[in-house]
Amino acid sequence: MLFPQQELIKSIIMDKKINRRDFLKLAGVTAAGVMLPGCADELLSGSAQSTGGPANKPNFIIIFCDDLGYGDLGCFGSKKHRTPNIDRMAAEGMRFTSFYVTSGVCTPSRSSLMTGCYPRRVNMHQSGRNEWVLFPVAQKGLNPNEITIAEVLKTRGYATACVGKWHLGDQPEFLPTRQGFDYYYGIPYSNDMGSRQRKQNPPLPLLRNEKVIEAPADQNTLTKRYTEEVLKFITSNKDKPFFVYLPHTMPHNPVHSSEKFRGKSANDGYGDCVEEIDWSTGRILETLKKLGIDDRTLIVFTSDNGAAKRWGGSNLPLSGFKGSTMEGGMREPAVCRWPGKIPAGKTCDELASTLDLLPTLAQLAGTEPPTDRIIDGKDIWPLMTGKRGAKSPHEAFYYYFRDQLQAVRSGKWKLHLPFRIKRREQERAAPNAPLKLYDLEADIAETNNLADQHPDVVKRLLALAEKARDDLGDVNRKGKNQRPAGWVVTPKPLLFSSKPQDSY
Ligand SMILES: [Ca+2]
Repeated sequence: MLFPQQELIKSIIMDKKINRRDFLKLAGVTAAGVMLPGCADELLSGSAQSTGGPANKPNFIIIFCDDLGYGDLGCFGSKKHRTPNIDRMAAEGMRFTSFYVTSGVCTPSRSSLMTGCYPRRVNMHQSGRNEWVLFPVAQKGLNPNEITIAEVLKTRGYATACVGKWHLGDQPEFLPTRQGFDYYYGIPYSNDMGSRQRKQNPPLPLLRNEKVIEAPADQNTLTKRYTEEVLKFITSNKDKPFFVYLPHTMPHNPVHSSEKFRGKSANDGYGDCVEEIDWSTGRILETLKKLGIDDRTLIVFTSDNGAAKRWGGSNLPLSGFKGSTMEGGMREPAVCRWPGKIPAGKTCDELASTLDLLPTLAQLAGTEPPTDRIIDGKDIWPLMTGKRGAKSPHEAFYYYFRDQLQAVRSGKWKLHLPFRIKRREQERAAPNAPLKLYDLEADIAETNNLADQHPDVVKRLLALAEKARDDLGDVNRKGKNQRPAGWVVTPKPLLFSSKPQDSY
């Protein structure tokens, strides 16, 4: 139990502007006579109720695919892709079958994973030019004042690495190295945003920390190189608690894989990518075992949004694709594994989300999510451990596309809101989209509209939607509790250069 003053200091330290030295200074001045000796260190290293000393802090690995569909893994029903490593991970852990991202596209979805907040909360629901994601040389980025999972874990002494596609801002002030990651290796935005696809863009940059080390990035070897980077980081940090965030560039179009996998799957280049990601996951699992840290490492495997319409992925048995608020756009295959803690071979169908990873990991690391701001995610550890009778902590889940609230789920019910014009990206805007109510337990593919039979449910879900509009906003209506994104006035391209990184 912390005193109010201690709570205050604890929330201050969550602000990245305060480093340890500053904090100790602040703690000494502000809390003189309030804190007991040693309290400052206790606050830095976690509360007395935490799971123990540094040796007991678990490691965390989040593997986050790009555009991998609900039906693309063997353990989620794929007959086309061979994914024995991820399937084994599921057999040794838990599958989540109602696991959501907060957007059908990259940038907003990633902002939620990093902050535990809906995209509109942190103003990352669309680009500064109202596009569905950020494009190169963007003025906008995730606000450096937001507190990421990496920053929460840094307060508990974690070594942190981001290896892969970031997509939360390509200006130096928005890169992973400024958002709590000790190390970054990867591409700053999507692999179809280089000069090969769009002439006005810089060649697709590959970064180490804040420096472009290759452009255009050789995409064939990206998955392999990401894997090597992760294995190196895990091995050199095996004695510390670590957090690895591995947002793969694949199987986002254009699909690439290394020679060993190219042309080997039954589903063209897309399948090759998925099978290489499976290999990568297997290498990580094998390394954890070899290092003897398998039983103190939580791994979460999921995707940033559903498979796109024409690129070879599958969202079956769900309807809809990437960029939509149908289940296929936002419900993801998810597997969690931690031997000895998460029961083997179980499935959880309770509603959970990438929003929940920040609070869950914070709690497991012996701390808590930021208390000075609204965080939408909840601790889902009771679901992960299969606690008897554990229920989703969410009364409602909101499906936004860009700035528009399009659907709400509560329990088994999902309501698609009515629209005069419904925003859609991959297809033309839908005129006169009617209100529809689906029972997702009986009708996972959203085919049987039950709105007329359940007016009471419709009324309850409409009221929940109104709550979200008030809180987070909807189209041009501002929400009461939105926070600003980061912004730079004159963004510059990330270019390959032999000059030191501060030269641009
Ligand atoms: Ca994506």
